[in-house]
Amino acid sequence: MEISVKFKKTVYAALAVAMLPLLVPGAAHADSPKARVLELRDACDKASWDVEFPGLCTRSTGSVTLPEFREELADGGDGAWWIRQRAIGLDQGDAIEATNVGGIIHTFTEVDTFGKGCVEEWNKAVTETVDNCDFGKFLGTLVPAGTSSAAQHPAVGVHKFQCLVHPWMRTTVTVKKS
Ligand SMILES: [Cu+2]
Repeated sequence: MEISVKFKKTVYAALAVAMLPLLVPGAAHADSPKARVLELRDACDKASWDVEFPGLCTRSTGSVTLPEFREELADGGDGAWWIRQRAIGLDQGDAIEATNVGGIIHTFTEVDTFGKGCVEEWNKAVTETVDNCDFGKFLGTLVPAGTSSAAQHPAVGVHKFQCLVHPWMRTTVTVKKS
């Protein structure tokens, strides 16, 4: 009997500790670093993309056909290809990662200045002359559809990230001193 009471007390105590953060939001993590997830999005229509680039659109996440996508290059690139957080503010120590919720491969690449990426035809969408295509960086920052980049902790300051496949996919991350 005594063992059973002790056991119950232990279980209740463990539950209380486990639930504390739920009962008092933020109490357990008041000043601890946050992890922020940036979403890389697109709306590729697999059937039409497969005609020219078999397998590139690994899953349909929208209805933008390849011809429709091409038409938007003259207008700065298709708006359905974007980073959902166009700008984000972080505190020192916070982590960010990029997750590809689209159907096509993207990169999440830090650059000094926004500019061109590594796909010549898609570069028509941007006007900058700066060329950010660095093949090592490209390979090192690829985020295939359905995957996430490794978490990183940007230093205090302003950081620019863009996709080196679709160079109009951009975000600015501002980290302030905590
Ligand atoms: Cu992209």
